[in-house]
Amino acid sequence: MLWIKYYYHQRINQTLKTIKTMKNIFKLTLVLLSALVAFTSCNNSGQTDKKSGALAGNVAEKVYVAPGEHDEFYAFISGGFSGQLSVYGLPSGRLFKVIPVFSQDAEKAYGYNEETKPMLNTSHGFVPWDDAHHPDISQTNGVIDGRWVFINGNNTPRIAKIDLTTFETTEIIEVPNSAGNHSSSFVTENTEYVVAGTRFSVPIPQKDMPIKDYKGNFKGSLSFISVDPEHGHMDLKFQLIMPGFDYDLAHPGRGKSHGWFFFSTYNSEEASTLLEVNASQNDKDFIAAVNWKKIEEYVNNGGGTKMPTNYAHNVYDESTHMATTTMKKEVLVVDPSEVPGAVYLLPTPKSPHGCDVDPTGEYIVGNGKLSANLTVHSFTKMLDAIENKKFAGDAYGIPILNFEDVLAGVVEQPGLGPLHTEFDDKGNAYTTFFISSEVVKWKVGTWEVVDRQPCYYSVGHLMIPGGNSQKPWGKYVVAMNKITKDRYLPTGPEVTQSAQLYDISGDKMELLLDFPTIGEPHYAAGCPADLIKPRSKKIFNLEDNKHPYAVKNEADTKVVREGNVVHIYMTTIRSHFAPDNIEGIKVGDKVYFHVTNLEQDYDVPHGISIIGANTSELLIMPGQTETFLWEPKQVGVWPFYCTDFCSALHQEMQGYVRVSPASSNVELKWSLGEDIE
Ligand code: RUQ
Ligand code: CUA
Repeated sequence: MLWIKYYYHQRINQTLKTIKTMKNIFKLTLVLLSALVAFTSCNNSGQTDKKSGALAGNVAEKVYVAPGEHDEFYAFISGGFSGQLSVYGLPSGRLFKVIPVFSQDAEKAYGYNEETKPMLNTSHGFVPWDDAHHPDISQTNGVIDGRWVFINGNNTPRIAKIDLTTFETTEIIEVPNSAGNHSSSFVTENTEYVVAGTRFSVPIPQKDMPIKDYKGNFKGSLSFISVDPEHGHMDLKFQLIMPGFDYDLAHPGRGKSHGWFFFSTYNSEEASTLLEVNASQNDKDFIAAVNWKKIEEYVNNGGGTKMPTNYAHNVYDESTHMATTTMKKEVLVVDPSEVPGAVYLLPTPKSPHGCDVDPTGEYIVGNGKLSANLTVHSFTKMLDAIENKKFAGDAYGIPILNFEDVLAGVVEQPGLGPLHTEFDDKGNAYTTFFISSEVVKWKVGTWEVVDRQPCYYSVGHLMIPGGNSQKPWGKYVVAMNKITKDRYLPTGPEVTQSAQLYDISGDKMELLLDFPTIGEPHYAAGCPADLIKPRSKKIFNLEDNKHPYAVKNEADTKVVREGNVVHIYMTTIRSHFAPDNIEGIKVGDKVYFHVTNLEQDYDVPHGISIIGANTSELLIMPGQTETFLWEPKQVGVWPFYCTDFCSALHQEMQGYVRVSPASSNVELKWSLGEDIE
């Protein structure tokens, strides 16, 4: 009996053990499965990639730029919801400057000082924020020339131009009849135009109407903004009024397709609600091919209709160091049906996002977000189909071509959720996949996938210097990621977004570097540093300063009262302000500090601010004049000081303003180096 008892005891133990083991196996399977799921969704812990934490020594060398050495490339990375544009060096990933564009920036006084406030004027008033997505550098003959970089403001539609001699925003043009200015700001091969397409279709002109009447009544506008070849001055030349789709992204034709522009569309269903379902009904949306040369000719011969509208054009003048706003009242609109042969629709599966053109101009890639395959259209086949009038129908009078007639090839099942494609100089294309979180390299022409590398995590755009041109510099690709999770030290719930640098000079891509970005990096533009560096300005010539409140020597500094408005004509030089003692200011005055930096040496800015100023400091470059407004609220003697550590005697760079009661009759006086009596 005892024996039997023992036997059963053993059996039970065994069974329990087996169950335990099975449980463990089950647990392990679960763990493995969830790890796999987590990995494929790529939002998991960076710890899965410990290998890349131990990069080989030669990888570190590839991104190491020794102290005092310069990077080989500039990269201009959009700031997304920061509204700004940041300037990085490649391969180091070092951040050099955040250029304020659509958002106020207290660091540089942009949008706070009197000179740059007009840059943010719109038909909706002063709008000190935007969502900046797609920078593009100017081109000559299809090659990047490094003169200007353009970037779009999505939310309150605007296009900005940044001068790459000063790295300052010098022009912003509002885009009327547009909403969610997303298929922007891409330039044609000679920067003839910077192009801006609407994401959201709207009533054109805007009016009060029921949203349910969207279909057929809302329209999308594609704007062609001409760029003066000498000065870069922008002018809204014409707007093409298109069917009420969403125009997502765009790229110019080049080489053989010069004169054309391609726009991806989604929501060809023309839904106005629950787009995640309703705009995914059609198996194919379109890439719109626009022959802008033809429309330009039509417009130059008096074609198009002038439509009353209202939009701001803000220009910063480098000689006056001031921006001015002009409200424009008219725009030239063109209905595509007026210009036969100018616009065609290329069926493209399925809700395409990116619309990318290879360096030869032959291939147009539609990155169908919801499509299993990547569709590539042929420009030559498109022309043939047009020539032979092989149309599959039309949308609001715009001919639709047959999918098969324009198809160049298909990259079969390269990944999940394709967003954007760039090209190198060796006939390869690189596509980002948001869902499967990777960059996939494939061969243009054979459509075979040749390499893939994971991104950490959920990559959006990618950038090869010169990628949007006939001449890419295919040494590096930068992937810009939406999610970083634990790639960096944690910073509370909000963590940085990130860029990753890959070496693409060999057959296989190699991850070299992670670096954090400002705001959300969407697109970027890059080029060899040599195209920009030699032309970078060092100072502003004081003699050429035409600011109405500039003073060019200390003898001319003064304080002028006009009612309750006081203008201080001030100068700064190492290491004092002139004047530095001011009396006779009263509570309730509006005091304008117009400060000219007399320095004529490279890298000697001065700053200034005063207690209670509710704008920002000024940061004034050599030879420049800037102005801030101070409205003293309290009686007292209030100090101001230089905010930029400019010399060994920087801490001595200070002054006082005496503020008396509103009713006082303290005389207006100013001085430097003497006691006021
Ligand atoms: S869009 S990924 Cu403007 Cu693709 Cu950001
Ligand atoms: Cu000037 Cu510090």
